[in-house]
This record gives sequence, structure tokens and C-alpha cells, in this order.
Amino acid sequence: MAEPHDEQDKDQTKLQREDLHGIWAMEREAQLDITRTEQLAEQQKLYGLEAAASIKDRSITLFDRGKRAGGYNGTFLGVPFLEDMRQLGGQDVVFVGAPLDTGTTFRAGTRFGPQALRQISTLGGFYNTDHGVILREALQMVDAGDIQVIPANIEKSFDQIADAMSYIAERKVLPIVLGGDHSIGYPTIRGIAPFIEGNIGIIHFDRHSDLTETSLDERMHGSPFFHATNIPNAPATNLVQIGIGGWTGSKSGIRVARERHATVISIDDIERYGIDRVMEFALEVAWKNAKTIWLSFDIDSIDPAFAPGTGTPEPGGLLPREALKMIRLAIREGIAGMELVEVAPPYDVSDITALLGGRLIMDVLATLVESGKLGQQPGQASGSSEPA
Ligand SMILES: [Mn+2]
Repeated sequence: MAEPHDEQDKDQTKLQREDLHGIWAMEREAQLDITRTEQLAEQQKLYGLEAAASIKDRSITLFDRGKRAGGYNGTFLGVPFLEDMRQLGGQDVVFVGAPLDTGTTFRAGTRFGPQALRQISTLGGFYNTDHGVILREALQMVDAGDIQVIPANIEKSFDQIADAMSYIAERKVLPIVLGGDHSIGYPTIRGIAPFIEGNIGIIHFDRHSDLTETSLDERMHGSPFFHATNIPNAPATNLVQIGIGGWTGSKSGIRVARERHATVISIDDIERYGIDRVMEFALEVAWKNAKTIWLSFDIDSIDPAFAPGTGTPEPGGLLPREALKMIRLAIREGIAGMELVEVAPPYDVSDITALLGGRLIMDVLATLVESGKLGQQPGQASGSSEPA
């Protein structure tokens, strides 16, 4: 076969099919060696685990173990990347990305949320003066990389996320889910619910109620809690929604909240009664006859002046200091896990939204250590004789 760049290129004779470089490339494709690629794919299938039953292409894994595994920018806080998911178990915390924005109805971009959270998370260290905690000492943490979502199909993505969450719940490691739009709030709870012996209370920070059955004919990011509270052990009576209000919410969601007897706490309530009283009330509702709590934190619950990098910004939200104080109170009795959703890097400025999101996660972990709900408290490991 003639090389395409031979002297004969310059001839003015009629072109033949085999003169084309494109035709040469087609022939060449059949000769390419793919031994290493196939070996790697086999290893990725083992390490990434089997995909959900609804996924037809069985080369797809549950956890992404391809070239984007672990995010483009390293792991959350720089903790070890757990490449082989069969090794999950015995750790205190697993960070896992759900890079989905198929559930957004207007401004997409949250598929880049996990990597933005990971990248900026390494700005700080593991030590925090306010909590008096060194996270690396107190907790065994790994980053599982991202769940393999199916961007063209939200229901298959839900199946993947639910299966991944079940896998983590079964191994009793606390999941910290890096979103992703808020549609993931349904499959995360669906995945862990079967492993909770009793009811799950949901503490949900948001400017939007996210209780609409469908948007644009699908279960989107305004729908997670309609479907999550249909799960028998996640009743709406244990759902507390904090920060709801403004012009971007949905009327039908508020109707569902009323019909199902969910609890809605507005920004005005927080202003009027103060953070301590409101959170005491929220905990009472969320924990009533419940075994544990799921924390679902939408970054748009914080005012867009501080968190502009999000799909549905709504002016008048929480101040960062209020939010940090509120989540510390929200989780002091422990949690089954949390998700931090709706960080959309394309709209962010100086990474401040991702920074705040990561900071909320770190404060959750430090609070769990501080309150003795997770890991080792300072002094425990070394057998220090400080007074109890
Ligand atoms: Mn929201």
C-alpha cells in the first residue's frame, strides 16, 4: 500500500481510494496492538466492580476506574485513592464522587463538582484550631474516585449510584458523596436505606424544596425528596428542609411538603428564632423514631454572593458562618452519611463555592470526631491521661 505522502501525491492523476490517508488509517486500525488496553480493562473490571443490572454494556464498571479515576486533580484532602474497591471495609470514611448534571433543568455543570471539590480541598491541612482535631490522625479516610454515571440516562445513573451506595453501606464505611446535581439525593438514600435497621431522618439544607415528582417528564434535581420519602424507612415526617424560600422554588414541591407533613424551615425562621432553637427543633423532628440521619447539603442554601458556582442561585440564603454553625449542630448526634451537591464550577469565581463546599465537609468530619461519633478522639490512641 502506498504511503500517503509519497511523491506521487503531487501527480495530477485521478485519485484512487488507496491514495487517501484516511483509508490507510482504517487499515492500520486493524493492526494496532491492544494487549495492554485489554489487560487494563480486565483489572478495571475487578477493581471497579460490576455495574448495575440495567447497564447493558458490561465493560462499564460501578466505580469509574478509567483514566479519570480519582478525579483529574487528585483525591479529596489528598487521602489515599482506593483503586481496588474490593478493599473497602474497615476505614472510617470514604469520599466518592457522583459527577452527574443530567438532572439539572437549566444551568448544567455539576459533573465537574467532584473534581473542583477535590482540587481546592488540598489548599488547607488536616488540622483545625476551632475543633482541635487532626483529621488524618483521627480518621482513616480513602477516596473511592467517582461512581460511573451514565450522562445520557438519568435512571441508569440512579441505578449506578444506588448500587455504589449499597456497596459502601454494606461495608459500614461512612460515605461522603461529592455531587453532582441534587437528583443524586434520591439514589443515595435508596442505596443506603436497606442497610438501616429502622427509619432514616433527612436533614436537607437548600433554598429549594426538591419535592416535585418530575420536571420535564423526568426525575430531575427538583425531585429527589419526593422519591426518597416514598422509601418505606425514609418517611417525609422525618424530613427537615432548612433555608427554603425565594423565587426559584416550586409551588408543587411545597404542596407535597404539606401533604406529606414534612418540616420546612425558612430563612425568616432562622432570623426570628435563632440558629440554636431552630436546630434543636430540626433535630427533634429528624430523629423522631429514627435510627440515623442522612445529611443532604445543597450549596445553593448559601447566599450566591458566597456560593455563586451553582446551577440555581437564589439570593437571600444563609451566610457561610450560619451554615457552618448549623451543620455542626445538625450532625452532633451522628449521621449515616452526607452529600454535598450542586457545586457547578463553570459558574464559580476564584473557586470560592468549591472551597466552601469542601470546608462544610471537613467541618462535618471534625464535628463527628469531636462528638465521639466517628474515629478516634484526640488522646485516645496515645493513651493520654487528660481528664475526661
Ligand atoms: Mn437547591
